[in-house]
Amino acid sequence: MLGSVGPDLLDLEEVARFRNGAVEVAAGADGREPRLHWDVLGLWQDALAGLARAGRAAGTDGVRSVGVDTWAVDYALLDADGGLIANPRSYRDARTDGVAEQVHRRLPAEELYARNGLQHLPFTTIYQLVVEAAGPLLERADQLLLLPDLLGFWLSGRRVAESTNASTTGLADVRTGRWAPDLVRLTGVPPALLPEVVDAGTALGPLLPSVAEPARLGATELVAVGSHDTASAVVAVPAEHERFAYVACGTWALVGVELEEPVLSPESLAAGFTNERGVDGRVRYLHNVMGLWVLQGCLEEWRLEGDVRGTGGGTGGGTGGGTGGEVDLGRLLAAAGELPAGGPVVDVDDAAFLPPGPMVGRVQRACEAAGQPVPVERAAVVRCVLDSLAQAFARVVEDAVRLSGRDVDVVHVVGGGARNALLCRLTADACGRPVLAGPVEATALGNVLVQARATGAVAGALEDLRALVRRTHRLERYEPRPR
Ligand code: LRH
Repeated sequence: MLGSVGPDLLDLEEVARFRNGAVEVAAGADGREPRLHWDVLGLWQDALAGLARAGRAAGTDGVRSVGVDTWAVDYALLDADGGLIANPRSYRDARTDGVAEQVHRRLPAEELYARNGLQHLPFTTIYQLVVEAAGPLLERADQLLLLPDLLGFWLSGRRVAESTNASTTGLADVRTGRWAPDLVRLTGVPPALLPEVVDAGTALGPLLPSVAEPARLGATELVAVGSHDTASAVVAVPAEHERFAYVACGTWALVGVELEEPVLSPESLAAGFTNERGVDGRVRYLHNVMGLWVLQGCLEEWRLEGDVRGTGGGTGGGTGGGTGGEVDLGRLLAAAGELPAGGPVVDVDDAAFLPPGPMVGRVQRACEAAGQPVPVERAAVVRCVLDSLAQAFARVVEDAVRLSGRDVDVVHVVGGGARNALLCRLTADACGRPVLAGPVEATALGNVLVQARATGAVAGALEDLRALVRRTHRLERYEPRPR
């Protein structure tokens, strides 16, 4: 994404887009322990090609700065020469099954929550590292970098840990945002493996000539942004006042409010709320809802069956960027929208939905187990997933209000989900509050806004950055309908 930013300008040009998905390969002596890896070299190669296109699109203006964000929690290990030891594992890998429970036997969940402020997610880095420490790679490891920081290292030669993403690892102190060495030690990984933590907005120096020159970027520097994608998305929530909730909805849906201080009460732990660090030290008080992943899984299954064409993996409700033609996710969503309210809903938070693979059967089994009608037609499955998501969003918003004491007048839906009109309508109805949908590219906008502020193209607090998003982007409003 090539951004152009000034006091009255906030524009994104999509110069490249590429696929990303975890890759399963056989492992174990008999090949029966499949592993899920990220193809991080493939991503790097695609990112470099994207940078070259950005350089061409920017022309003689050049590209002032670059910022990297990705999903949270995953990491790579580097050896003493700074070389990548292995393809990073995906957090959806089954290796962390049951590990959190083991850790909590040594450090009770309540005590851990008081230190790192995180909800219980089985794949948080702290649990992944317990498994890593028992494996063969750690003894060769000299450094651990989170994924955006790994790409940042390859871009600039600088090794740091950006604090919004560090806050998702479970290894950082919720109050300071810095590493908590005792929590790192608990995993069996030496704290010395972790690089210095820096905050979003830190200029990290010029790109390596080997990167900048072929891409013809000009004098470009790397800026640490909210490198956790959700942190960047929350920067660009076009809120007008503090009484807002957000649903940052892509593969995951991150639902919550923004606070100045963490909430660490036992009720908050029980409700599964996390206190992740936001840009400018704000607290992203939120809960992970499974998100469009479940719908993506259904669509992929139908695509493999050969009948849904052209979805391009998009679940936002557009026709997608795929192979041309007759998707028709649009038609499927229209049919789902025609179905009456009050159909089956499932608990989308159930761990059964976490791994990749066929999803329709999982949705149907969850309905059956809950004693609900089982959706058979595709439109009914889609409607069930979207109703389930909307109801989960509403439950989380209510919990966030109750647990944080923050009133909420409006729910902002940002990310790909903002394009899905049916989901937004159902969310407004379920929340009993208006939904303001957009921007779709909130994460990229939050990323470039933080760069622009660091390089002096704009100034101000998050509220000023959000006002700029409001001035430059059209939002869709959905009023809740009476029940
Ligand atoms: C969304 C996200 C989310 C994390 C998950 C691993 O992309 O970063 O905030 O919990 O991925």
